[in-house]
Amino acid sequence: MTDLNHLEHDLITQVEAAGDEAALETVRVAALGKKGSVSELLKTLGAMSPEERKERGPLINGLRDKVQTAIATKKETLAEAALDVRLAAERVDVTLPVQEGPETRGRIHPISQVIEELTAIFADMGFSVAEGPDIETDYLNFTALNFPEGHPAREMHDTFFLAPDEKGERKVLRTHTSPVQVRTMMSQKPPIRVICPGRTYRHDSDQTHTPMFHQVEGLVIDTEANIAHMKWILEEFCKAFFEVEQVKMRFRPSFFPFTEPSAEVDIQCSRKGGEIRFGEGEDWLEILGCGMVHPNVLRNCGLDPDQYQGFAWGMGIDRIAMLKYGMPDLRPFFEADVRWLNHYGFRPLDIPSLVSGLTS
Ligand code: 2NL
Repeated sequence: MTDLNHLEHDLITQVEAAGDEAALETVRVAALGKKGSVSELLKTLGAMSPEERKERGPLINGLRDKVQTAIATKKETLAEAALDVRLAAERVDVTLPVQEGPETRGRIHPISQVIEELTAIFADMGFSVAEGPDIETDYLNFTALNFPEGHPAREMHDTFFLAPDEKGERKVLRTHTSPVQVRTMMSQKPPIRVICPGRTYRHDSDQTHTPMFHQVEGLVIDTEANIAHMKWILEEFCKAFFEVEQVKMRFRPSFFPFTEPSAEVDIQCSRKGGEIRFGEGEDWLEILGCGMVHPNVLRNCGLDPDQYQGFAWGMGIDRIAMLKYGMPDLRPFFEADVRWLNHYGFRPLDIPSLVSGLTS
């Protein structure tokens, strides 16, 4: 046997003997790698005389081709064998329950849920949603809303003030979402119908108050928008939100700097054994404040009070969420405890709508 025949026999035997892909790779590197036996032979071609090269060239190249083919074939055989082993060992049990993905495992926070519910209800009555920044100017948070200078609500114990800027202006963390309605009146022409849900901040912390909480306010401005419209809208909202057919409401005279007249609104409820039900019983529960927008506020927002009038209301989202879903304590709302969220949270794919139901 020639040297080449010898080498070929050797290499093919090694290829055949390789038990797995790693062993085959070792054989490949030893033959065809940079310093492999076949590669070294190929390098000798350069130094040969033309006649010698004519004779040896096809033999050496032929050897390389045979080894390459053998390796490729063996590789395929090994891959098939490996797949057969897996197919024999692994079984798919189609009777096992479906693994839950994040879209079904996750939970929607009750506050987000309630905001979605409010939005669905008011959208049905033609309202759009407006948003604004959490950090506001003193003017938009207070002055435009007819708070007199030195009004107690501006004091340090209620409001978080930011450090004064170069001009000495102190920005505030908005204490209500009213500045969003002010921005809306300043930038849009009536008729206006908006709700403004969002975060609000007050320097207050106990069992029923957190320094950050959520409010939703609503605003209607038109040429003849009046208290009758306001009462109808608020009643429709309460029935839809608490999912009852009828609910009595009580409007008690009150005071806000930005409305005149102003009222606080209670809804009818029953309290039995710690459980509150709405639309029945003889008890009352305060749920929101409202009123006709003060002419000074309209003027401050660039609207002529002789041409336009309207009404507004505001309520605490955290509070109505607690009432609707029977949550006794406000503090866990903001503790990000997944156990609490698993208990009180909502399924992400159950999106509130008036057609399919606010809550399924
Ligand atoms: C409450 C009471 C209220 C408003 C908010 C408002 C906004 C503008 C003009 C006039 Cl821009 N009013 N908002 C009106 C009445 C009551 O909130 O108890 N909130 C928790």
